[in-house]
Amino acid sequence: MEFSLTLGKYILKVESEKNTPNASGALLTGTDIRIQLPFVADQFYCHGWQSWSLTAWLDTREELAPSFPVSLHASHIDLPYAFEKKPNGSWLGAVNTPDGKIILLGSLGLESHVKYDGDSLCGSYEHGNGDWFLAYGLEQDIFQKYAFLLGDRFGKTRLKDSPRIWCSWYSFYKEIKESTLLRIINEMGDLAFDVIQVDDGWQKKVGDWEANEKFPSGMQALADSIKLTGRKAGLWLAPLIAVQSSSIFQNHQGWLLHDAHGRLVQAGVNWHEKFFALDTTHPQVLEMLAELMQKVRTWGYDYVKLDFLFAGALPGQRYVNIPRETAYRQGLETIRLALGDAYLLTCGAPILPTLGLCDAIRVGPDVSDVWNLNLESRLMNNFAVPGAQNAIRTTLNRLWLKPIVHTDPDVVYFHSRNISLSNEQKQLLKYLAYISEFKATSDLPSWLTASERQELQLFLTSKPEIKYISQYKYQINGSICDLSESIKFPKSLNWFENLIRFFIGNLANISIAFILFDKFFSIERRKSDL
Ligand code: 9PG
Repeated sequence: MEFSLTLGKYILKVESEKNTPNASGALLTGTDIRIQLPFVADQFYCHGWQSWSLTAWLDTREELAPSFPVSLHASHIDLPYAFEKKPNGSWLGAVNTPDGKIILLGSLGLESHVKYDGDSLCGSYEHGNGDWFLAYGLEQDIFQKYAFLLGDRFGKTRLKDSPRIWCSWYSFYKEIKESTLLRIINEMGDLAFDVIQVDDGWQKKVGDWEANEKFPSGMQALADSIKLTGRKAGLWLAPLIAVQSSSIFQNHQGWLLHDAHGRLVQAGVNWHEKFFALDTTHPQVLEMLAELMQKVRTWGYDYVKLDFLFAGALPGQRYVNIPRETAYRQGLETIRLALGDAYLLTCGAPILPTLGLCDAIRVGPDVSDVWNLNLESRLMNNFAVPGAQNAIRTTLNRLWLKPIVHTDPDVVYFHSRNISLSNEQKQLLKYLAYISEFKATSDLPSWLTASERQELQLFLTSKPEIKYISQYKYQINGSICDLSESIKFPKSLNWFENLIRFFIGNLANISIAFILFDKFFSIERRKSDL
């Protein structure tokens, strides 16, 4: 049915199945709904599907170009919309209005998408119908209202404060080993970390969650050593994927997600091989997940970072035929239950289906000690790849989630050893952590000068007063912090660079070429001399 809705001075033509107007807009129901606007908007808020996916206000006059390489699409964006040319986003979308406000259309259910087609906001559910929140007002107010509605539907985080974390990833990458970690634990002294979190590199294989030969005393002994310092032990796992050489892949292909032709659904390329998605509707997968989480708790880990979770929500044929994000959410429910009261940080996670089942969500791509990796990001039109600027951009645009979940912006750097970030850029990451109210670093205490160590301790112990001023502008303890410059996009490519994009992008689609590139040029590789 069609009706007219007056929002401020704008009269909108709304097509939906049901509608209930309210003070700021309306609650709507429908599978495909359309909101015709009386003006042409020049900006669209594009919300990325999972933690790493680009989230930003984009110029509506420019057609969207696909990101490269296509072989990373499954790991970075929502596959069904990878080649969409019109501005669009997962679950929600917004446009700016000529009077400096916004109109937001946000779904209150899963498997939904919003597109701007030039004169209308179009919302669609992949299956059945569902509810929508339509509202007009100041960006900050409207997103807060939407966040509260999502909190009511999906649940909110149980804890007020987030823990302060030392995480092994951004110093050692996969090169961690027991002896080095034990040394670092000893060097921590009085640094005010609540958690020491062991990241990727401890496991036999992604999919085989046992300690590898670099951890000869086992994971329980390591947790014990961490806990002796009065801190919580944290562990990284990617429980919804398995690499080709893992025993899950070798022995339990029935646990993996297949497509309509019975072929395995590839979730990405990493760890120098292809990796695949687990089917979270398979009863044996659910059993395995619960046992795995209980094992990690028994080892003594009370903080868990679960990564690459998007794989559970990829399109495919499942053991039980239910919609993909619903299937993922059910798997996450099993995980949450088995984890008991452990702190759960989710990463690479589809945002809406994860709400209410975790304590924190990573809300941007990985930072790195490089501001912008030109080859991977600008040339490939890929803003989900690691880089401080990419992380700042997407995180800032997701901070409206803060009232309902801890928002993890990734780590801050304090050291000045072998790092290409300027002091100003490091400062921006620090501001981002303050604003996000989530603090983490991977710096080794031994890398820090006395004053850097002091700066880190001050960062960990201080609770500055944060005030939102305007879009990307905050007041931190009285001083103005303007992040608007840092979220800008790099300039577009010239014809020659476009040619290189085409050539490298297509080459990287060939898995073996990508694996070789990753092996020799990835940031991890560049940093493995640490
Ligand atoms: C461990 C890391 C760290 C990091 C996570 C995640 O292939 N990819 O697209 C890709 C994206 C992100 C990524 C790794 C690979 O990083 O965000 O903090 O835990 O995994 O492997």
